[in-house]
Order: sequence, then C-alpha cells, then structure tokens
Amino acid sequence: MKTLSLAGEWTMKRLSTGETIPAQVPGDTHSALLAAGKIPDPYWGTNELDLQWIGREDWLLSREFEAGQDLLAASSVFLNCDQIDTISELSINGRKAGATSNMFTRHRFEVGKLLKPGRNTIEILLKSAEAAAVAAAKKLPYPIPHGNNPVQSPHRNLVRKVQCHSGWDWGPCLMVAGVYGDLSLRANDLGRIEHVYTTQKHKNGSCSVEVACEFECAKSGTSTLEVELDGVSARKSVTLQPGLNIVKAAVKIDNPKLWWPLGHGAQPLYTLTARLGGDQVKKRVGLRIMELVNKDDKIGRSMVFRVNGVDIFCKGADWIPCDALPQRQTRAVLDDLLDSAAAAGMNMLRIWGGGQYEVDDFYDLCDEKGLMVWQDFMFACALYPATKEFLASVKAEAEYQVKRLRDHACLALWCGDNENIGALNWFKESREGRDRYLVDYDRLNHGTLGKAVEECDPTRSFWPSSPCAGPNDFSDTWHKDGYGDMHYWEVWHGSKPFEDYYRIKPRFCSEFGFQSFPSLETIRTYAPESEFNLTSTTLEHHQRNVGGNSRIIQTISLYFRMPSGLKNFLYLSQLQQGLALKTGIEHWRRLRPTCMGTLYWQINDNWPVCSWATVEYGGKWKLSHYLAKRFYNETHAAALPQGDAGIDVWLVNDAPAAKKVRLAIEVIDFAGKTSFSEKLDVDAPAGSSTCLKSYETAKLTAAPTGSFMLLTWDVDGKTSYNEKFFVPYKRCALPEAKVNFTPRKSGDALEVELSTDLPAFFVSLNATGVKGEFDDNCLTLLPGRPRTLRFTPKGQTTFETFTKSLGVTHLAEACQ
Ligand code: BMA
Repeated sequence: MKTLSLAGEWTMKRLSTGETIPAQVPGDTHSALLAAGKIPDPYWGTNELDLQWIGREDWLLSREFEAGQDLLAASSVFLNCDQIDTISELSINGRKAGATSNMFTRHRFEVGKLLKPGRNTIEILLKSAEAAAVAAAKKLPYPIPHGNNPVQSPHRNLVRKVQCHSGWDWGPCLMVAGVYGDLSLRANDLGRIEHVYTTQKHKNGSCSVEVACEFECAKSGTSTLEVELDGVSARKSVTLQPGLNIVKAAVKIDNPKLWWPLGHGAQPLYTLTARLGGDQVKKRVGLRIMELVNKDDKIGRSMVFRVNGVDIFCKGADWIPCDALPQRQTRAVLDDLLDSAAAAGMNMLRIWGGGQYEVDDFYDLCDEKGLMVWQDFMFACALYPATKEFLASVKAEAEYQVKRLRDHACLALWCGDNENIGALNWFKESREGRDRYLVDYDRLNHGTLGKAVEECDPTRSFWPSSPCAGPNDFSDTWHKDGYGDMHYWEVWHGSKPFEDYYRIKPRFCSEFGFQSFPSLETIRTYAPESEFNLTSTTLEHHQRNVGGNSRIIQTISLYFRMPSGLKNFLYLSQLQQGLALKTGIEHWRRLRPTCMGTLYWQINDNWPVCSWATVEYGGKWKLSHYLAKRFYNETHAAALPQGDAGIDVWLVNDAPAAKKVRLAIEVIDFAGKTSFSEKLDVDAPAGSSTCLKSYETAKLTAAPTGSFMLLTWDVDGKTSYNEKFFVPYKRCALPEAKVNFTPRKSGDALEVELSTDLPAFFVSLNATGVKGEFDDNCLTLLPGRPRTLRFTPKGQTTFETFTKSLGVTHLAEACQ
C-alpha cells in the first residue's frame, strides 16, 4: 500500500466573499479563522454570539499535491477520509470525487481516474450543516423535535453531526466544520483491508482468537492472510474476488494473561498484526470475557458488568468531547483527562450520545489504563427521523463504528442513545402522537443500531437507551429502582436536597450530578476582572443551564453560611458539588450488589464554563474531583444517616481480594478534643459492603453543633479519612482555625505540610497558574495531626514558582 498524506496546510476560502486564509488538515473552520486573526477567541466573554455566522457559511478547502508514478500506475487509488464534518463535496482536478453527509462514517472514494501526472488540485467544499438541517426540516412530512438550549443551532437532529456542536446545557454553539483524522491517497494493486476484528473464545485456560479480515478487492487474485498475535501466527492462502471478501484465520494463546478493569488486575495487551494482499493492520488486543448480566432477581433485574467472571462495581463518570474546537482535541489532552479519571479511582466512562465516537487514541488509552467504556451511539435528547435515507446513513455509521471499535478490551457496552425514550414524553408532538414517534424510534434504535451490533459485534450487549429498562421496554424508567439504568436528576434539575438520593436504590446510576464554577484562574480565561461577579453578563453567559447559578446559590443557603466575595463563592460551589456527589455515591456504593454502578455527570468540559464537570476545561481538578478520588476509594468507610436520629458506619470493599482494615471512629469537638473513640479490626471480604456499627446520634455526642465524626482507616499501609457532621454546616459555629502551610522539596517531589491550631474543614490548597495536582486536598485538618500533601506538576516548574503560587482556604474562613 502506498500512501500520500494530504495532512498539512490547505487554503480555506469563504465562498460568500472569496476571502482566503490558511487552514490545517486535520482541523476545523473556527480554529483556522482564529489562527488567521479573523475572529476573536470564541471562548472569551460573549464572543460566541457574534460567531454564529461561521456555521451558516460554506467553506472551500483546497491544496495541490504531486502524483507520482507509484500512485498513477496502481490498479486502485482511493481517497481515505477518516472523518469529514459534515456535509461536503470533494473534487480532484475539478471533477467530482465524492460527497459526504455523515461525519461518523469513514469514506473511501476511488479516485484513480481523476489523477494526472504531476500537479493535482484537491478541493473539499464544506457546506453549512445548519443550512442542510434547516432544508431537511422543510422536507419532513411531520416535525421531528429536539431539546433546546440557550444558544442553539436549529434541527441538529436532522444531520449526522456531533449533536452538541449545536449548543448544550453546558456547551457553546459552535457549528464547526472540517476534516479530522487521516486524509490521504492510498494506492494498492490487489485491494485494501477495510476492517480487522477478532472474536475470543476462552476455554480451559486457553483463548482461541479468530481474526476476520474484510478485504476490498480491486480485481481477483490470490494472496495469503498472515496473522500474528504476540508471536503466535497463522497463515491462510486465499483466492480473492472483486468486491468485499471476508477472510478468517485463528490463533490460540495458552494461559492468556487476562485484561482487567482498573483495580481488578493488570491490563496486558497483545499485539495483533494482520497482513493480506499488500496491506496490513496492527492493533493491540486485550483478552478477557466481558458480559452484561441482566437477569431477573428478587428485586427486579440486575445490571452488572462481569469481567472474567468477576462482578465489577462500575465507578466513573460521563464523558463529553474534550473541546468544542476539534483541532484542539489532541492525544495529550485525552491522556491527561483519562489519567484524571484513573487517579480518582474510576474504572468506567460513559461516552455520552450527544458527543462523538471518540478517536482511536481514546480507546487505546482506556485499554492501557483499565477504563471500561460504555459507548452510546450518537443520538441524544431528541426524536430522530426514520426516513429511508436517514436510516441508511445511520446503518453505515453504526456498522463502521462497531467494526472500528469492537476489538478494544475496554469496550463494555453498546447503548443506543442518550435519553431518547424519555424524550418521547418531552414534546407535544410525540405526547400526542406517540405511536408514530415510537415506531420511528424503534426502527432507528432496535431496527438499525441494535441490528448493527447483533451482526457486527455479537460478543457484546446492546442496551437500547440510557436510561432504559432494557430491550423491548419503552416505559419511562428514569426513577424505577428495580431494573435498568437510571438518570437521577431530582437533585439538581428537580431542586431536591442532597438527602433525596437516600430514597433511591438504583441498579445502576448512569447519570446524576451537581454544578459548580471553575476556578478563578479558568474564569480569567473568559472574563475580564470587571465581570468578576456571579450575575455579570459574562458569568451568566458561561452558564448554559437556565437557572443554574441561582440553584447553586440556593443550595448553598440550605447547607452553608453565605460566603463572602467571588473567590470564596467559587471554593464553596466546588465543595458543595463534591458533597452532593459524595452523598449519592456513598449511599449507592453501600447498596452493592443491588446497585453495581455509579457514573456521575460529567467528568470534563468542552470550554471554560460553570457546569457539572469535576475537571475544568484545561485539565485542572475542581475540589469535587479531589472528593471523587476519596469517595471512589477502593476500600471505603462512610458514616451515613439512619433515619433522623442514627448513624450507620459502612465499609465497602470493591477490591478483588479480602482486606484487613483497621478503622478508628472518633467524635471530635471543635476545640480538637476527642470525646468518643472506638477502634475496629475488620476483615472486609472481596466485593463486599457491610454495616459495621449503628449509633444513636444523641449517645455519640451531646454537642451535635460543636463536634463531628471522623473515620480513619488503614488498608495495605494506606491511611484514608472521611468525616461526617451531625447537623448542616451552617448550624455549626466553626472554629476560626489558623491553617499554616509549609512548602518543601523532597527529592523531585513538591510537598506542602499543612497544620492548624483548631479543627479546620475542607482545607484546600491551590497552586494558581501551576499545572498539576495534589495527592489529596479539601480535607479535614486537626491540631496535632499535620498532613503532608504531595504535588505532581504537569510540565516544568520551579520550587520558587510553586511556592509563590500557593494559597489555602477552609470552610470557616470562606464563610465567616
Ligand atoms: C443529562 C445529559 C445531558 C445534560 C445533562 C445535564 O441527562 O444527558 O443531556 O447535559 O443531563 O442537564
């Protein structure tokens, strides 16, 4: 296979004016305009509003290339387009090479006849997706509605484009267009490999791996399929016919080293090479058995991911595209965010249906890090058409994506969409004419997506929608405890207090969340200091959930004394978010095995904004992410309310092995004096949840407004902490503690020792402007019990810079 990459600098012309600027391929329109100085930063202030015109224009990308004899003499030359966003017409030397209308499908166009010796010109006309959507809406026999957000491009559900490009309740409306991934000319004589995928069969300590190679032949011929999996190889001679051939060979691995989700074992990956007819594909495969156990039980129906026979409690979050400007979605950014997921103890991410099937790097990194992927198909919060053309386009998309991704060890589940069953109840049209819309839904969902999974990846389950009750059940199960996955939004969208989580016993909670503001340093990237106010135009513009800021303030008033000034407010909003998530997650973790998963909404942002993310745009951890690292702790102790007057102490062990746990339960007053103390030595079985102790609050403390409970436990030499207040924080006269911090260099590491004269709560260090994370933060600090935190910088910094960047605050100080 000869390849001529077409990546690099192209020319981009605005068709309506004729103006040209340079543009990158791979890359997007908005990034090109920004780099050329033609538009201001779309993330700054309210600039987004002035940039809506870009998505309404047509853009012409062009460049020249040299075609050598190697290309011209080949029997097949094709243009490989990994991803074109979205509506496009391609031509070479002025003659049509192809057209696209679905950005989730790879396109390969035969172009040999269009090439000439020497200089050639290629053009890609990127047509306005918004205009195409509006035109498509006019042709519909009946309306197909979608959810609306504050800044919204219309009819996004009618084009196969990243749905959140059109705006979301956390994301800007930037209708980018562009070419992503590989764009190249490739020449071959016999043909090309379209897909390689494997099927594993585990039996008696060995694993046979069948390798299927889909080969598109330009002409008939003979060749040999050569397969190699970590030194074990197989060969098969084949006669190939013009068109698509599927050739298979099998290899056997004895005593396979099994792949495990993070926290359950290692992530060995075997290198697979498949060669056929002069083309080859290399990938890494993890050997494991992945099942979704969805069986009737006493409660209803289970929802358990079982890997290699072990039931896994899934801990994680929902994932959205990491940047609204696709050109900025680099492997380094993904790697950093996925590291943040793993560092917080997550083992699963759900790729949400309003975003995108991620790039190969994403799944490669998840394979390596042991992060399972719940993969939605890209449909969200809307009704969708079921016209012949639309379904044909979705069929091609689904088959392509399933074949592309099915070999990833991390891939745990295919799910039809996000909230589309629920959406049947959101719109007047579908409430009044449910039959019609439900039939459309089923044609797309089960009839197209489910079928693609059945045919192209029978090794995995297809889950129709998130949330849903399971196959063939179109009831609204958002709040059903007995079965299905659940999106629980009464806390936040329903304005219920955190304690509302305690009423819910989900089998698997795949969405729930609470918003917070990003840090001041991130706000500085979109607002001038004159706008540093919660209700300023800019801060309100960077909040896309109507009423979101008010809800944050209102909730603060439920639990806390009011903070003074913006900085303290930001701190408190992040702490509050962490505590909301903690309330739900500690409760649901203790319910295992009834509940076997919590994925909170959402881990990341796609621009700097006030949202449900626990990691800010740019990668900085909010305080809530530090709390996540603690409440997702593998062996976790938590004090949870028992009715109005009691407290239960629970111990959850998600580890695959039993753990010896030494636990101290203390009640400490605000002067730092311990008034109650009990020590327990516990054997926590693998995959267990146990209520260790029940207390009557009145017997634990005579001063519930002047003391708190501290749990301290040691497992495998690691000490962990958790605290519980007896009354809302606002009822407590928190001591005016003086917290000291002393930065230190210890070898290559940067450390900070924290100490205090009186108990201090949610003590938080911030290293403004220095990228990196502390190993713990937002913690309880007691007199006589100093803590040393370790800071791991990302990139270069000096001890002096780090020292100067440091600041500290805690609850009493923020809400004086
Ligand atoms: C959900 C998601 C998103 C949304 C989030 C917050 O249920 O699926 O559509 O951004 O809630 O409202």
